Amino acid sequence: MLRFTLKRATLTASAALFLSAGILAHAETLRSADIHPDDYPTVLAVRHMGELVKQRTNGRIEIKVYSGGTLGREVDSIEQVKLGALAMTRVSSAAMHNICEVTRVPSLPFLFRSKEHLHKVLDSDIGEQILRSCEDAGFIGLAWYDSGARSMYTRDKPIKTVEDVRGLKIRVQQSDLSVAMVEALGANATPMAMGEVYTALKTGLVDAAENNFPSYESAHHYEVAKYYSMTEHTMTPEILLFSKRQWDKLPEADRKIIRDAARESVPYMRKLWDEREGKSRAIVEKAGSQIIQPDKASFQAVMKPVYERYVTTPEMKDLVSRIQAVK
Ligand code: GTR
Repeated sequence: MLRFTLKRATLTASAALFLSAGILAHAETLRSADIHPDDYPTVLAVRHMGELVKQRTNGRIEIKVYSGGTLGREVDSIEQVKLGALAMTRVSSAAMHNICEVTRVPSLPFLFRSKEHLHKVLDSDIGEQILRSCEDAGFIGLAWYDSGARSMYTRDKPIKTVEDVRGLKIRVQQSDLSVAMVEALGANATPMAMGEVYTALKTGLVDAAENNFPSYESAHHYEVAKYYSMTEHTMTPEILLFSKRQWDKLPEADRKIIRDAARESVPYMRKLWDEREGKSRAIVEKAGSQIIQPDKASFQAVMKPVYERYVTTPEMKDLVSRIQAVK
């Protein structure tokens, strides 16, 4: 069922003008989903984008962000966007790995040397190519957002080297690549939605999980897994997706406004992200989390099979070598 909210405006002279200019004549609210809470950088960035869109369409198009997972898990919102029942969703690009395989590339372990390297790549034609790769599957990739680096955290004992990971049950994102990374470390992967991780850690269903500081903090995982080991094994970015079904119905002028506003929300998001990483780290440290600097080289050393198994097509191979060549 289409749950696309249309508020028909009265047919005034200005609406008639819009019609003749080939743009939408009615007011419209685009719904966007996010599993993160209201104050999280991804949510604030899409709200900011919405303000730009509203200004530039003189209030004709608004974006309403449904935060905190009120529209379901990431897999659910992706499905809704594909069907055209939901206009937008902000998800981790890991949630797209099994849908459009090229999105696996920026999640490959230890691919990026630094945040600057990641930004250069995502802001280049390489980033564009990966964003566009989901179009055939029904998704318009509007923008990449930051998500820092993901590190492992445990309930019972700190991880110092790859040896400490062997045999642990580790929650991973719902992606074959994420499973493979954990298996390469000699651990057992348990894929599950983010909303289930707190309880899984608390009850001991899993021994460990992995995420960036803001998610570790905002989802309260630090309360149940206090050893945060800076493995920084992947820098999976966030992706902002628009429903191709809804996109195809939009006039070109409105598409441009939406695309430009999404791009312009990126520097805003990056600033919020940097601030939030620091704040979240301070919160978890104050609450008693131990931050461990592990032997990262021991993790990197076992990741070769992941590249062999998941960088399968000539396009993906080419992307990896172009990314590695970016200075
Ligand atoms: C977070 C990401 C979420 C979600 C989560 C997870 O870093 O922002 O979209 O994918 O990780 O681990 O499931």
